Amino acid sequence: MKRILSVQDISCVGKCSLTVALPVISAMGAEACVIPTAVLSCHTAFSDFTFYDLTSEIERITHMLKKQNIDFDAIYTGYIGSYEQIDVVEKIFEEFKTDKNIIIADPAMADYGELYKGFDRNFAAKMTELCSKADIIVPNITEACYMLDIPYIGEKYDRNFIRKILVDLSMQGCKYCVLTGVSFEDDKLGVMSYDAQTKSFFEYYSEKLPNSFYGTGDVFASAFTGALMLDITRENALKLAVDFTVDCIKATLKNNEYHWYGVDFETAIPKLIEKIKGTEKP
Ligand code: PXL
Repeated sequence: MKRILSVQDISCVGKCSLTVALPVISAMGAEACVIPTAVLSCHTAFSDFTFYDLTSEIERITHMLKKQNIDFDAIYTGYIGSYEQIDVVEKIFEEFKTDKNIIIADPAMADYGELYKGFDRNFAAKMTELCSKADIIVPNITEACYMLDIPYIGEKYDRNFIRKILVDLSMQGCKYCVLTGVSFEDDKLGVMSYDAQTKSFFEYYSEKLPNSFYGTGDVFASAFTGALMLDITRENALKLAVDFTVDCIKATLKNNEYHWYGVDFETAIPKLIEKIKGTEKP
């Protein structure tokens, strides 16, 4: 069984980061291991929340896992609690990166043109440095603009602009860049990726639904990481993750009592498992 190490916070309530990564990765048939970066009462879009930093514990955990000779097929990072913590996460890369495994970094730090509470441009620059050391990155457009230090361009962009963002991101060091939340048509939303090794772009779009929800970036990144552990191409893994994210939003909209803070990924998991079965070689 493939083993994934997910490094991000645990928000007790909020359907994001580890409370998404753990169930989604497990449902996809991979072993989900974690190094929590912080414990929050709820994610930072809530009006108030507690935040307990785990930086010193991360180093102890990393050291112990290394001592126990544990290795991982993928390291998947998300929300990191502070500037200082990014150096510690970089050490996790150094300790656990091998020729065979992959590092997927989601620079979970911004959306809708703004950084999350508590982050500033220095943090964004440091996160950019971390992403340059990953094999695959999955920023949304806001995060990509911060990473490239260019103004947020809202929803007015064309294909050439998105392609340039991807190429510029790849020049920072990561060789497979995925931009999420890309939309050129009113009713379509999806991803574009750039493979710097083959200099090729890939695009995949699904339905654009009227509402947007917190946590969809984490749903997408978790499903994409899980899919990368299956015997399928990166492009098919992207399709699977986009479709799952849309299914999660649809499931949420079907629920009259849905929560504003996250999507109902739980009810979309059976469909995801069905799709995975369809990808398995007989
Ligand atoms: O979904 C990204 C995320 C993860 N973790 C925390 C967050 C957010 C987004 O707001 O606040 C703590």
